[in-house]
Amino acid sequence: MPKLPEKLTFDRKKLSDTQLLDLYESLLIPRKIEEKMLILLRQGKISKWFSGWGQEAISIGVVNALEEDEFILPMHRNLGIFTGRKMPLERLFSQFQGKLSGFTKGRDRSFHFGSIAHHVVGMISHLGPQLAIADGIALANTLSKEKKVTVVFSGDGASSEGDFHEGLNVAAVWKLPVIFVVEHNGYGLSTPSEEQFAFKNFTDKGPGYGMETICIQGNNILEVYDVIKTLAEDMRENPRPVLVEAITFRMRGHEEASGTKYVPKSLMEDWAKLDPIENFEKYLEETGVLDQKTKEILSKKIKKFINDALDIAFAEETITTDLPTELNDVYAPFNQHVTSPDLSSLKSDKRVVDAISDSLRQSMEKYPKLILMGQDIGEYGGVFKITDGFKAQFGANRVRNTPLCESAIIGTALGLSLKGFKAMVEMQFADFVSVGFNQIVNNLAKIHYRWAQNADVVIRMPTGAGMSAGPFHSQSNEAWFFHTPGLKIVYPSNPYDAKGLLNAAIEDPNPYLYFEHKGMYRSINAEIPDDYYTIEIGKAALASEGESVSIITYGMGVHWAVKAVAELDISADILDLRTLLPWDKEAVKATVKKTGKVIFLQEDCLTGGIGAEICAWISEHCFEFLDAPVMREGSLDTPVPFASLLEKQFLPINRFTKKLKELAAY
Ligand SMILES: Cc1ncc(C[n+]2csc(CCOP(=O)(O)OP(=O)(O)O)c2C)c(N)n1
Repeated sequence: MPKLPEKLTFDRKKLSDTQLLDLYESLLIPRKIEEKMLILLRQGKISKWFSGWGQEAISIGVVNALEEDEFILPMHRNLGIFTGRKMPLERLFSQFQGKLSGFTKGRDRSFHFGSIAHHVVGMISHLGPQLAIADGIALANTLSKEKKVTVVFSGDGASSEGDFHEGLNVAAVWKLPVIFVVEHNGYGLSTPSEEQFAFKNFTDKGPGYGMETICIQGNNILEVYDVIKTLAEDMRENPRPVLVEAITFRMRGHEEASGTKYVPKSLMEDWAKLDPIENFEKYLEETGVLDQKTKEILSKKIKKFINDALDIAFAEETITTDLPTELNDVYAPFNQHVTSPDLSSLKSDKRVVDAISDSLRQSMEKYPKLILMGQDIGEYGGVFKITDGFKAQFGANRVRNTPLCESAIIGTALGLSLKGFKAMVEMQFADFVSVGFNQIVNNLAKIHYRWAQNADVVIRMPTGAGMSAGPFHSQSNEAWFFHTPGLKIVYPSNPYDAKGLLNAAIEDPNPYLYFEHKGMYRSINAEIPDDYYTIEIGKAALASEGESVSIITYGMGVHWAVKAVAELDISADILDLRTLLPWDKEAVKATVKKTGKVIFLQEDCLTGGIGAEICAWISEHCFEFLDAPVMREGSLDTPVPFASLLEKQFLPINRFTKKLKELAAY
């Protein structure tokens, strides 16, 4: 529990009376809104929210200390950031009520939204992922030579999350001008700080990151304002991150229904004496800045401001449903114009690794705002050497070695995207994406649907088994993402597609997972155009054509299928999906219709894989064309084993050939 200050001592420094009164008014607004909302809650007219009662001076001090175009990333108790940035109050109320003119068209609740116009990026419920987004915004500012600071909030509870550590560490290593404000209010939901972490104050923690750390009295509006303003002025000139610990207390429950029974009564009473508004008001009265008349005028003005906005929000009709709008808003609009290769252009023999490298190099030339990030991708060229020479060609700003923190780097990529950059993140191995999973499925995937922002990010995923690399360097994990609306997934099987699909993914402002099979990197080559070209997303291709069966597959499966077909000497369509999300229903239907017999082959474990979905769809939509049961083959439902013989047994190759034979003979 942070130490209780004895009293609040205000120092106006050089602030004029008008400035003091402006701060006072700004401070009153969130409190008055909450007072009103409490009444409405009791009347059953609004749903719950997360109160910042008692903590208002932090938001208000921060929002007033920054330039209007500097980004703030608030948490769930920072109503003052939203009011301080002058968001239309009626829209804020509509947001709370899930109405259309809120900021998320009724799709997300309370403070879970942002507004680029107001330079505010709202949170997702997971709290910690906010920090890395601030890193990305600050990185974008730094790269664009914009002298701006970014402020991001965290609670003391959320500071236990790995994302807190990763976010601070990246900012420290990259010297990003981010102010990390921790609202140290002594509790995370009902858990006291003592059960959350073993240090006393964040001033003990910050230095461990090599970061300047300041502790301030969060209930003192003038202290917050002055410290943040002074810091921001300095950080614009001398970019670096700073951790600010703001000591405060939350006077209401986690949310209204949870109450405050877990807080000792005496603690509540002690903190009540340090109320940020009452104390500031008293100071203003004592110094003659505020008189009774001005107080009444302000109170009336704010009351009217709130009631007028509430009237508008309540008058707005309940949201109506429109299915096409719901479905369309999952992805950022993108009309792909496919760039076909110039037939007369030169071709070169390229392996899959070269094709990927080619695509990245040409995309870097095409998009000056494309940033590459990944472990060891700088000087070292990445563990697979795909970015070899890139740092020398494009510079360390654009080809960035990252600390070992997948979550923060994916969050940073999203922050870059919010500022109009494109980002490519290389997973060293696809397996390690599990550490960045939350950012992908909850932040990147949902941001367009929630508040219409692009996540212009491609995550490259060196994937696949067959090299005796064991359970953590061999997994096929595309199905983890296939289930998540908002993502796109591509998986090339040859050098031509590897280049064209990566270029297409980088062009598209939506978030992509780009799977590249490590076993193909140096074993599969082809003559491909030297020029830049793209491939249509969502379009499968026939890797070979035949009459008697259809094999639907992707990635390494294509090569296994080609081999099996030759070995059995059967006539088969081999449909290479190329894009897994969205997958090509037309092409699937066409091949099933043509042969009447279909088998799906995947390298991934069988249960719940891509094949499960596509075979279910075939059973439902192509039933009348089928002359045999829809079949599937995949790897065993075990982790990927290390020893070569075990791995051979794990992979589907032999089982597939046997099944294909049965199907052909059916
Ligand atoms: C990853 C995650 N785990 C659990 C929760 C549930 N939860 C929401 S707020 C909260 C407490 C947060 O405490 P703190 O960061 O101190 O902020 P405070 O609410 O005190 O302002 C918890 C546990 C969550 N939102 N996200």
